[in-house]
Parts: sequence; C-alpha cells; structure tokens
Amino acid sequence: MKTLFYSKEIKQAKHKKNPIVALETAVVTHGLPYPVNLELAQNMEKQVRDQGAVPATVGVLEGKVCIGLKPKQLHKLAEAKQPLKISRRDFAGAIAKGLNGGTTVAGTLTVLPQAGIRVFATGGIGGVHRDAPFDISADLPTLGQTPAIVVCAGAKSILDLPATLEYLETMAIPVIGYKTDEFPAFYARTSGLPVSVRADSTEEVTSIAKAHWKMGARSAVLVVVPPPEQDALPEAIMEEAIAQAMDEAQSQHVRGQQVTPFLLSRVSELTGEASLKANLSLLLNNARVAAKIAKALRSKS
Ligand code: PSU
Ligand code: MN
Repeated sequence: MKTLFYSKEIKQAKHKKNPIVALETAVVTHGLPYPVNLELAQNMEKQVRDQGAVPATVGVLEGKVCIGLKPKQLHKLAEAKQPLKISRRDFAGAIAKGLNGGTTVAGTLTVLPQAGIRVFATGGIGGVHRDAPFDISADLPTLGQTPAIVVCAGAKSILDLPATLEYLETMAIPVIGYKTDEFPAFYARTSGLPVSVRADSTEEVTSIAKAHWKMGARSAVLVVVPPPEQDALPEAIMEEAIAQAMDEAQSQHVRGQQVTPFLLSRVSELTGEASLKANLSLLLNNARVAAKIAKALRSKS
C-alpha cells in the first residue's frame, strides 16, 4: 500500500537534493480562521521559496497523506468542514476512513523520516499542560523519536513551560536558542527560562544538529526563535487572558484534543488583534529561518 503521496515539486526537489522545509497544517485547520489560515499557509510557502528552499506542506486529503500540497489541495484543507486534527495516533483512522485533516507537530514529524526531510518549521510546539500534568502533547515524545531540526517560537504559556522543558531534557532534545539565551514563550520573547545551548547562525545550528546525531541520538533538535521584536507581546499581558481561558475550559468541560485549540483561540480573542499579528509574524519568521537552516544543512553535507 502506498502510504505517502508526494507532489511533483517535492519529488523533483528530492531527486535534485534541493533543500526542503516541512510545514504543518493543524495551524490551518485548527489554529486560524478562514481565509487568514489559507493566506498564512501560502505566505509561509512563499517565505521558504524566497530563501531558495522548497516548502513541503503536509496534510491529509481524503485519507491520503500528502507531502507538498498543490494550491487547490491547500485551499480544500483550509475550507474543509470539520477536518480532523491529526496527531501521530490519528493517521490510521483518517487513512482508513478517507478523511481530511491538518497535521500537528507530532503528526508532521511522523512522516519526515520516511520522506527523507530533516527540517520543519512551525509556530509553537505542544507540551505539558498547566493544572493537568498528565495531559502531555504527543509532540514531546515524538520529538524524542524523530531526528529532525524543528524551528518554533518555543511554546505558549498556556502550557507549563518549566515542566515542558524538563520533558524535553528527559527526551534528549537539545533546545537551541537562536540568537537568544532564553526560551521564548510564543507571543513573548522571554519566559525567564534558559535554553540548553545557544546558536548565533544557521551554520552553528546545523553543526549542533550533526554533532547530536553523530553522538548516536535519534531525537530532534528544537530551534527556538523569539517572535520578531516589533510584533511580540509582553509576558504580563498574556497571563490574564490565559487564566481566564483556562477557567472557561474547565467550566465548559473542554477535554482531550479540544483543549489546545480552545485555549489558543480564546487567548487570541481576549487579547485581540495584537496576538494574531504576533502569531502570523512569528510563523513567517520561523519559515524563513528554517529555510536558511535547510540550505546550510545541504551545503555542508
Ligand atoms: N501551540 C501553538 N500553536 C499551535 C499548536 C500548538 O502555539 O497551533 C498546535 C500545533 O499543531 C501542535 C498542537 O502540534 O497544537 C498540539 O496539540 P496537543 O496539545 O493537543 O498535542
Ligand atoms: Mn492533550
């Protein structure tokens, strides 16, 4: 059975060994409303192309796991009615039933080794939830099992960030601060928490990743990039919105996979346009940095 369906562009890029950057689609199906989600996905692909790399947007359409989406397919996913949120465990059901869905960080990571893609850009990773330490995103163990360079803006402070960093340490995942010593908190550039190693260039990132894998590790390296200064929000502004969103989640009995999208959209609503601006800005920035890393990785190997 054919499991992965590659676009023509990705087939060619793989053949020519061009730098490729994987992009997730849970942000399209569950992170942003239509049509902002479609524009964002198209703009992330453009950022990657402008840097001379090829975007491989990953998504599931009618049960087919696609690596690289044609413009029409991306549009379909962005407009899909009740698409699935596809983490690692959800592929099986989606494939067997022929459904549509956006892949989370864990979902996207799942296909990368088979697709031979090493670099992946996203907004923020999932983690250990506050007040529910048994709710741990599958992003964390999957990062622990997948040799890839994952570029993100840290994790949102809707999560327990110290516990999330502990889990990353347990899973042997270097947390590389890109031009920073501090773990960013998605909307905010700071969290007061340290990264495990700092890199000041994309070449330094690839040197660290290669050394990690040469030492026998099979885990990812996480590159954390603070959101662009002009669009970032202060840490304190976020906290009030997060507290309220968490109260609402509890009183409305929001559970399981719904927790993260619920908290993210409530925090966005409560903080207004500013958080949306920060969100879009950091996603595009991460795509750019990831494309540069993919090029640096190619040019040295
Ligand atoms: N964190 C964010 N934005 C996001 C997500 C997380 O700041 O869009 C999405 C990602 O796709 C991530 C997923 O992989 O939510 C994690 O969901 P869960 O906590 O249910 O594993
Ligand atoms: Mn969860």
